[in-house]
Amino acid sequence: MKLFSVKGRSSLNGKHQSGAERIASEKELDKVLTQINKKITRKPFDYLSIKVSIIKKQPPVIKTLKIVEIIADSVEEATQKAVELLHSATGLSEKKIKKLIKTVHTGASPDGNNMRGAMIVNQKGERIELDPFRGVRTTEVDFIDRDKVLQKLKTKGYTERTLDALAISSKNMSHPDMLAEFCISDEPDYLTGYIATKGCYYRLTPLKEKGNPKGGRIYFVKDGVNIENLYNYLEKEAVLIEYTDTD
Ligand code: PML
Ligand code: MG
Ligand code: MG
Repeated sequence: MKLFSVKGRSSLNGKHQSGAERIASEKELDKVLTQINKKITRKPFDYLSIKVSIIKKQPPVIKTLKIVEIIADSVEEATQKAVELLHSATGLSEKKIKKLIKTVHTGASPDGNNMRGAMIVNQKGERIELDPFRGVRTTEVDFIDRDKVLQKLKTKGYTERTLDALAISSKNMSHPDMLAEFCISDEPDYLTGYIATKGCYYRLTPLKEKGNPKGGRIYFVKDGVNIENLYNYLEKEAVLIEYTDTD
């Protein structure tokens, strides 16, 4: 089956406004182009691009992480839960994890802004992304039957952001050197974040204070990781996710 990678983005005065990325079969292509166009034209823009490229190698199909929902009374309580999950998945001390999380809350790029991609942290707690402004961006991933999966997640009270985040984290966790992931949105009013570990997507609310425009991701990796191989897998190799209802 012919598959295409479809990537759209819009900007205003050189500033990124919105983006959307999908993997589509030939049959779905028109529909997906319309969906992407709709999504990236919601905010004002003066530049818009949609790029379609064929995927040369048939992508592997991997299973989705299982969603575990955790509602906490406060950001402190949710963060403590996140720290414990990350500590047991990575072996890093709680102190180091807290410091890294704080970096995301205050802007992880060296200029104090959000990074465009994710931080990469090894088991010593060192940041090892090749470019600390850009980080690494997980892309080339989508659900099989995405529209159906979205409907299903919505009936459970989840959102399209959950869907995209679940796809990204499922791909991330399928890499043998990835141990865990931390994510909070850069959307000021989207307070649900998550921790991904091998097998599980812990959806934590509230993981940030309302109104904070800072957000981003931390990828926790094994010490011996081959960084070029990791970038290549996350940014270049297409992967399809199969959703199975687990609850
Ligand atoms: C969720 O709803 O499960 C969390 C989604 C995090 C979205 C991060 C983002 O804004 O990209
Ligand atoms: Mg986005
Ligand atoms: Mg965003």
